[in-house]
Amino acid sequence: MKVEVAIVGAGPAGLLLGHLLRSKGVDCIIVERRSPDYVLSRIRAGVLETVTTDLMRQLGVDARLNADGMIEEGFNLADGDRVVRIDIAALTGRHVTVYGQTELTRDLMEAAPDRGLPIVYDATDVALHDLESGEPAITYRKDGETHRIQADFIAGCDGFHGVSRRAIPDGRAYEREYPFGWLGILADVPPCHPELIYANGPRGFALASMRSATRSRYYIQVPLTSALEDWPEERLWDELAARFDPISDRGVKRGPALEVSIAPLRSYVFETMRHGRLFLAGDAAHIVPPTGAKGLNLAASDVAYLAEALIGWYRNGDEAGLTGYEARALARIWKAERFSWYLTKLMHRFPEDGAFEHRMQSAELDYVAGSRAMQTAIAENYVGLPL
Ligand code: RFL
Ligand code: PHB
Repeated sequence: MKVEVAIVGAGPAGLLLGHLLRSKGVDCIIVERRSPDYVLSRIRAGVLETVTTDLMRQLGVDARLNADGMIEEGFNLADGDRVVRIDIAALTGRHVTVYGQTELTRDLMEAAPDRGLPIVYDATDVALHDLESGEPAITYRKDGETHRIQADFIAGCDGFHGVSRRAIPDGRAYEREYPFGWLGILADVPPCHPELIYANGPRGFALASMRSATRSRYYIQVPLTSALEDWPEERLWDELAARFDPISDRGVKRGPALEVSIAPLRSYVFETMRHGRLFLAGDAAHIVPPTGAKGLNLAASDVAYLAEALIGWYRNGDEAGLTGYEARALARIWKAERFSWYLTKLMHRFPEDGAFEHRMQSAELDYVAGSRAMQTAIAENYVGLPL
């Protein structure tokens, strides 16, 4: 089989890239290791920047996003009983949209057949070949047979644990691991507050988020040694009530969990994002801690740049976009890394921190509370830097 662009991974990065390329007539295929159900069972991001919602609109896959997406004009940073509201609409004239990654993924998956975007699910032993030649290829196994796809270019959109980054022999990783993870719970109960609240306090960090007016998403900071068995649902709800009852509008409502999971926190950037005819995009190349809600949005901006570069190459043989892709993407990635790291440091309890560091966090939030300039800096990063 021969295509113009072979994409590894059908997460948000791979799906968005596939649709962007197909919308301009570029012939491509996506090869995904997991099943469609498995891909949709991963509960992850919830907050979309306009960069991401604009791409969905440009692709015409925005019907459910327009109907169900919740426009958020502000969010809150809390510290003990104090709640500092960041009025993103007043400070930036823009907003973010609460719409689950699962829903965005579903919209892109369901639109794929009509747009002529083939997706091969359940592909095992995916391997990349001849990346430095003009005819790179992907092989994979499915239903007991080995398949080979030859392409002009390969897009590595296979996430942090994929094969693409590992196929680059001479990259450098810049990395910071955090000494805690986030324990998340999704439940069909009304959110405790109309807007997101990121809360820091003596018991650690907690986040109140949502998916709709009737579905809540909460997270708490847990030690890396914590296991799901340590957190029976009642204990988790007690903890959330202790954190959010004093500062939220309605208090925490309890209900059976639809999903509970623990994710470690990490900052990670891999340079280089290109090797011969292979280009990395999304979590394959970088990870941010979820505190800034940037991971999915960065995947979207990477593929917006990459699609533009590939389309330029196919339209008029212009290599400049491909040559410049990495520098353009990294400029935005490092700024999102900085913001996610900054909010993570401001809002979490680090085991190595003492009374001095807690006073520093408190002084920083004091300064934010009293300074429109600081609030603007936070708001413009949260809402997303321009492409
Ligand atoms: P994904 O979503 O990991 O998709 C990669 C796909 O590649 C497949 N794959 C392979 N396919 C073929 N061959 C192989 N060898 C393969 N290896 C892997 C995988 O099965 C998968 O389908 O990466 P992508 O597309 O780059 O998208 C990135 C986002 O998923 C990620 O950045 C966000 O979810 C991060 N994130 C958040 N981002 C936000 O923008 N806002 C948020 O509010 C937010 N909250 C979160 C998050 C991530 C979380 N976790 C669990 C990591 C909250 C959490 C808890
Ligand atoms: C979520 O709703 O899952 C969510 C929201 C904001 C974040 C991270 C996750 O920063």
